Amino acid sequence: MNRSERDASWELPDGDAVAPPATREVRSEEGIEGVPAISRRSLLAGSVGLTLGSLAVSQEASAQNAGGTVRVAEHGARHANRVGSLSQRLYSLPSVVADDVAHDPSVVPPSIARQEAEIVRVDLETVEKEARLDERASFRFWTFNGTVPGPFVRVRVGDTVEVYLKNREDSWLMHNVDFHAATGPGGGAELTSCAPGEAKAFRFKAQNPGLYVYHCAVPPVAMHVANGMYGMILVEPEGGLPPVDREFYVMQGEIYTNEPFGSEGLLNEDYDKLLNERPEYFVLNGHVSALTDHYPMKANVGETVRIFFGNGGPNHVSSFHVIGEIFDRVYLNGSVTKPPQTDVQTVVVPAGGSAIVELKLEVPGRYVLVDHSLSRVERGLAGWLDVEGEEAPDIFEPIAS
Ligand SMILES: [Cu+2]
Repeated sequence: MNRSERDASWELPDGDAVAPPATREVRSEEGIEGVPAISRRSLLAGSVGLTLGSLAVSQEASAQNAGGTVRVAEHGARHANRVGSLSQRLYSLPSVVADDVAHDPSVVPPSIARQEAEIVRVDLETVEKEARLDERASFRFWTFNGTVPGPFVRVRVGDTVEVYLKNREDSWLMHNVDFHAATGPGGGAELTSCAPGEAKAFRFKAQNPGLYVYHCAVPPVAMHVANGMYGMILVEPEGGLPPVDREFYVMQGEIYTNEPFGSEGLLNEDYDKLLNERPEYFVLNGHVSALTDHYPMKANVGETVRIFFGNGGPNHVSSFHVIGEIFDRVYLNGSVTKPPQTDVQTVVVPAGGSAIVELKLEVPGRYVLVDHSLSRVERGLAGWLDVEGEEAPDIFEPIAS
């Protein structure tokens, strides 16, 4: 695909256009008048700054600084192919992967006790940042409030939700937000479309209870979503959901990198793989091992836990399953106005959809959250639910041989 075919999707605020990063051809800020802070210097600094081949790179950088078009291009392909080289080892330096977008799944706002509808203000800031993809690689994520998924929003049916969206000054791209919980064109996407440095707001009435996805909807939408711009809002029904002991917030996503799964260094997004729906990575809460090494979920025998599970996609349906457990209750598709299904092993969650699952924990040990399209485990998707407490031999025990 050539540039002109894509330009319409990548309009800058002044009407000028640049090719998306996937084409790996961009213009310097000096080359486009009036474009706010689309710095290619920082892009170069973020990736090539660590290579030993900095001579060639700094020549590229100076060409860019002179105001021309520059190919930041091959920096990804270049380091991906240098298996075992010194530069490869340099890419493993902690500074490459220091920042972390993973959302702690145990951070969920409390349930809503009030009986009256209110106005609820939601502040979202769109933040683009290079952060950990796995222990060896980083990726330039696009986020709401710096985390993937974005913040969990909790309101009550009948509430008026006032969404204030700000796109940070140092962003390269426009962003906005489409709330699936809103009734109105684009779910607010057009009303909140912000160039870097801009801020906009809109309000909607949360008329339908349920668990809903929100996401950025700036074209190419699939790219904004894949890069991390999704989250969820729970619209509680009147009287709220039944109380449980613990709640968790988990979302599945796909990451399309130019380099194969497991590569080292700063990996580049890949537009062709995105269009072909061929992600290299499948993740829970932002990156590989976010819900294993970083934020394993913890609970105790005897407790009932609720998982608000969403699928950011942008493309693949999830077959959500917890190895070793059975969902006692499932609010299919995040719908809370009908009684939940009971005794479910695996729940289908479409891209841009959700489910609420509840499990009573009876046997201690480690339970693993997966998409039962299990090849995705090999591409990074897994989470741990660690349960402590007394053994329950009447339910589960070995037979002595
Ligand atoms: Cu966006």
